[in-house]
Amino acid sequence: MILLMTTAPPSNAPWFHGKRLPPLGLMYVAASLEQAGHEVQMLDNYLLQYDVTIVQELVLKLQPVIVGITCGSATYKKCIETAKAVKQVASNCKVVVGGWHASYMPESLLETPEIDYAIIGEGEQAITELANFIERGDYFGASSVAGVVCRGSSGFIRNEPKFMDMDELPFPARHLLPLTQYDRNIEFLKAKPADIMSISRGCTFSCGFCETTKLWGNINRQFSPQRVMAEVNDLVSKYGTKGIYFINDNFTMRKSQTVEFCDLLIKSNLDLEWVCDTRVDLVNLDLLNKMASAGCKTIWFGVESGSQRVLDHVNRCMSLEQIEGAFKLCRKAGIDVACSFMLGMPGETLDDLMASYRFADKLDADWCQFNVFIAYPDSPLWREMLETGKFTQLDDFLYSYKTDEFDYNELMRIQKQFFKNYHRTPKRVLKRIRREGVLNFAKRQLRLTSNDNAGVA
Ligand code: B12
Repeated sequence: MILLMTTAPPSNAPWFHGKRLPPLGLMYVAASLEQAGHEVQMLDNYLLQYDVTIVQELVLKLQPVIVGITCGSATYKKCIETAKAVKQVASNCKVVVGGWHASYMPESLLETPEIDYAIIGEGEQAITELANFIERGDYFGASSVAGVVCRGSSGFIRNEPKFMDMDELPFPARHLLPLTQYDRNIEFLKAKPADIMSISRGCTFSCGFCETTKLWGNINRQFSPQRVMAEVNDLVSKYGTKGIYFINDNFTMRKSQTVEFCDLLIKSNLDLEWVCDTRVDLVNLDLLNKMASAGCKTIWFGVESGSQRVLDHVNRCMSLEQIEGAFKLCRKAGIDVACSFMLGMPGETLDDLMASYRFADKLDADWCQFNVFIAYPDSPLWREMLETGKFTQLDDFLYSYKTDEFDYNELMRIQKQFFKNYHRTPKRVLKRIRREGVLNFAKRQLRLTSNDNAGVA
């Protein structure tokens, strides 16, 4: 039996629980293990926030052969704490850690003796092969699986990851988690219940703040439009889904596939509403019109900065004019626009931050989020911060930018101010009340004032 889990959320500031979305990556891992014949159970402890003693009781009850844990850089401490707790009550059980931090800094996890294996990159095939070896007691075989990093007789053994043909992946094992416990609503969609889906992996761009190439490589792979449609049908028929948020960074990376998927959606008559994220240079009016007729209601663009100098510095490869152009095209196509800015990227000045606010105001998106930039390992901006020494260390591996003009606390203050100034103008308040209804609007305001630095989702 294999137990897969997320850890409880980090307790230290600036982290908070955030939006309740199911752990899609872990559900993919679970589905592949099930397909290979393993019995799997899941615990989303990021959601449930159980104390480690309850995790220990569960481990004692289930007696898993393997415990698999998702680890992000912000949940590193919790991951170590969980691994230790598991081994304390089940010393023979193998602890396998995967996810973002395991992909970027696997060795930092293996310094903890209670963690047996770290998995870099795509988890499905790696953990399935690893589990097959572990269940046969073949630890030599286990230490040579692609994507696995472990301790060897003379240091760490690191096997580079392999990538799968995406269409071979089974649908995420949504049946292993009670979807009713999650927020099945998305800010920019009226349709409820709404769920998340992922259709692609990897990015060909090299933005300075992003670290995903370490996870997925520099290539972009996608499910075929038919595979995406099959999962949409599965969601609708099994879970009554009416809205979908495609969480990938560049939904329209391959325009012809996006068009093909839209045609399939239109033909299906499912009448679904959906939201996606993409880059401003990956849309045109024909594509947007097609997406709108297939039910796309909102597109989220990462604008990041209103200063061209900063955009260039972080290798964004886009211009302010392109951004304005894409917003106009969305409006023409009848699609709402959401966007986000990052405050405090290396090289930014107070003037740049003000330029970002002015640009946000000019773009006048339907929803706009300002996030304080936190550098994640092992992104180019993370390395730049460490090299220049201009940082505040927030946690073991997380840093924010510091200059003579601002530090992390000042950035947090500016962020709250920007957020308030942007969203509380009478015109924008009225617009959102009209769209969301008074009750939803009031509820969201309450949540946002306590959770302003949403960061994701
Ligand atoms: C949806 C989402 C969420 C959801 C669901 C989180 C979850 N557990 O899946 C919610 C809102 C809850 C969330 C919360 C947080 N998130 Co989030 N989130 C995302 C988002 C948008 C998509 C993730 C996703 O589903 N990807 C698709 C799936 C298929 O990929 P995957 O999750 O990476 O999983 C694959 C591998 O990582 C690996 N894998 C993952 N887990 C495991 C476990 C084992 C045992 C194995 C073997 C393999 C394995 O195999 C999977 C399949 O191939 C990404 C950004 C992005 N566009 O990717 C950010 C992102 C992952 N989140 C991030 C952050 C920072 C957070 C929070 C810390 C935010 C906060 N302030 O609290 C928390 C931490 C959550 C946690 N449990 O650790 C960062 C992580 C960066 C880092 N270096 O750690 C990202 C990359 C965004 C960013 N750059 O800021 N998040």
